[in-house]
Amino acid sequence: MFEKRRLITRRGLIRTGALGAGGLLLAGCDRLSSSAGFRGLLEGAEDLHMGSQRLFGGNALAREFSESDMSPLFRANGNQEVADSAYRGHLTSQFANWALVVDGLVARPLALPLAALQAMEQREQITRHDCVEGWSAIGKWQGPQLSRVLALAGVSERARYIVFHCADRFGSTPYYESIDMADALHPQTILAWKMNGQPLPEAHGAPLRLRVERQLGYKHAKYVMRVEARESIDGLYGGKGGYWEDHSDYAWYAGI
Ligand SMILES: Nc1nc2c(c(=O)[nH]1)N[C@H]1C(S)=C(S)[C@@H](COP(=O)(O)O)O[C@H]1N2
Ligand SMILES: [Mo]
Repeated sequence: MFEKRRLITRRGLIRTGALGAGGLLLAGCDRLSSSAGFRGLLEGAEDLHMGSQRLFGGNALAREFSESDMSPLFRANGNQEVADSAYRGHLTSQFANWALVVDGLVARPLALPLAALQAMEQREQITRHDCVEGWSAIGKWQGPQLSRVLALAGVSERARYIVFHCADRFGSTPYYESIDMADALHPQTILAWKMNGQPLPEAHGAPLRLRVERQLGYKHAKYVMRVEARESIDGLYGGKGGYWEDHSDYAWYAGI
């Protein structure tokens, strides 16, 4: 029932109790979590942790914070500009004629203008973003829940993955990400168009980016142009479900 997936996270490391020294954890948890030795050591425990989380706490919420916890500076990471000329045109016109495509295994493929996404019921959440490169920041995000967008399109029961196609590239390779239906339908999974009370700036993923709060930073796709429901991710780009998964061996399941 549960696929065997690697789970390598700071909280995973803490919960498995494999690290005794708190100082060690604080000093270099992200470096540790990417070391092959630790991965090998923790593999069994990680799978157990993954299974038990989805069995007993599948809908558990990520921690939410208050305004006073918000980071004064939220760093931008990965691509911070998009070269694509159609994107540049939309940026200039503040995405007035832009629409999000929702397609794949849906009864009603959609092209949702930004104004339509803004007119839907909104969720606002203050959460902590954890990047595997070793930084975190707390920010406020707002947008419709992905579950509502998928319901509007009539997502099929055959859909097992939701794929996010982005406007940016590394070299000639487009950025993309994918999540399973448990995360797609989770209440804190939103398509955010607002960050810290302002429309998303280009650096943070304008006009729309995914917030999937129980996952590490690289899953939070910026510059989302198209949401596609699929039965499988086989044959999609490198086949591992995301740009970093394909190119840097990052785990597809980056849950915390
Ligand atoms: N389209 C796209 N999404 C992306 C990236 C990217 O380069 N392109 N980088 C990822 C990584 S590694 C992180 S940590 C976050 C950074 O989000 P931020 O720039 O808003 O801090 O976006 C993620 N989503
Ligand atoms: Mo990241």
